[in-house]
Amino acid sequence: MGKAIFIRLNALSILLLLIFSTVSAQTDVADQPSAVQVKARQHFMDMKFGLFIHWGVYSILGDGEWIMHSRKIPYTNYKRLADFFNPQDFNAKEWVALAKNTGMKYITITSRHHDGFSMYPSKVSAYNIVDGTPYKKDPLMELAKECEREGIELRFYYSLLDWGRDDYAFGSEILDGKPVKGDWESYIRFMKTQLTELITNYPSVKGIWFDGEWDRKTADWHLDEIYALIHRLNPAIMIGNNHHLAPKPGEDFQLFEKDLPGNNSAGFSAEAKIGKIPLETCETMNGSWGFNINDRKYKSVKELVHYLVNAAGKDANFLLNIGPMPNGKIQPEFTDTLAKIGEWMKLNGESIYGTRGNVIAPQPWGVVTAKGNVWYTHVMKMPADRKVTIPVGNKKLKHAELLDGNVKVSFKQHKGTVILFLEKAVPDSLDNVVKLKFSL
Ligand code: FHN
Repeated sequence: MGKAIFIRLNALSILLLLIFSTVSAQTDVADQPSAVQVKARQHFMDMKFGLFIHWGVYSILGDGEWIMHSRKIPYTNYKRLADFFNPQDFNAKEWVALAKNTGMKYITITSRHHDGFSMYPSKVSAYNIVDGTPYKKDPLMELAKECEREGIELRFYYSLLDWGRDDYAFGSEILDGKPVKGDWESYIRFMKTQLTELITNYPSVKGIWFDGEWDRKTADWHLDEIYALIHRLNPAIMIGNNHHLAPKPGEDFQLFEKDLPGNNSAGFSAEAKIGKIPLETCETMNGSWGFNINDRKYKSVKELVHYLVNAAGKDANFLLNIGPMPNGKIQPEFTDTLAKIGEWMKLNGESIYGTRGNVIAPQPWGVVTAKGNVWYTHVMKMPADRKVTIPVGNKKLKHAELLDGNVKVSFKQHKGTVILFLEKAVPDSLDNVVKLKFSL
């Protein structure tokens, strides 16, 4: 074998080895989470219900967070919004109390959305709430402190997509994994610095929620480096990415937008094959993420409770969104509905928190959540004859009762099913929860 060929073959085998070791290292990260990650993921699944907050300078225009893009506002003009973003009525105590009273266990808030405005003092972007607005204060720090005091987890949404930065060069063609215009390496470096700021300056943060990867499907986002950086800074931080695909190595939870896992009603989830990590679905209270003054398509308490219950039935957390107003207040239509959901959670939280789903397939009457040998049968659509048939296999039912009021429910067990007789249930209740205790 000639010397040149030998050197080429050797170089090729080193390259193959490098590729192989990277792939297997990534697989390891995905398949073998550390003990810290396992604990964080279990805790996340136990929490079940969180508050999503989309807030930024766009709230001033009252037409959602995409307004710069949809109204084709030039970036230089849009940036002026920061000059009058002054949310004097923002009160972290009120926001955290709202989440807590609704029965939510965590908050995920936009630290930076697609418009590139940072909701915290970033050393690498003066276009931020402290350095670029008359407000000059850091709401994320106030939230972090209040969340810690109240035992609510804090997580940050972070947009990968940026409409304004020159190095991102929005709209540029992608060739060989990079935009032809702009400076991709500089943009990746910028994001790494911001993420480092977010994780080190707010040490209680427990999750990073990425969004916008879909803007550049063929770009090399350096996610392996970004994810490794986050987990190196804090191994307990959970990483999720709203890329609408199957989970990628290094991700700790899978996100679904406006859809229950397995559905594709909103059109985002066609390629979102369900993975083996915890699941979360997010939804709006009307039709908008950011504050929209003209959106009156409010979902009812019943719709939202059913969303939460159906998500739990499919083993997914529910992240329910609000878009606060530019003064920092939350509109009464939202707070009223959330208060009613909170009342329902006070009575029925036992059937949601700490449960696991996918116990049986969804049934025409509703879904089941479970904690070990206790099942919670959520009857959201009462059959006319008030009889509910549940496939239970060879499990032996010992006792059944309505969770609301501990009223005993009579039942019959027959050929792998249990039939519940629900004469005492309230047929038009949001959800008749029947607690079933099986023998061990
Ligand atoms: O473009 C964003 C949108 O503004 C919002 O943040 C939602 C939340 O899931 N995600 C993106 C659309 O997929």
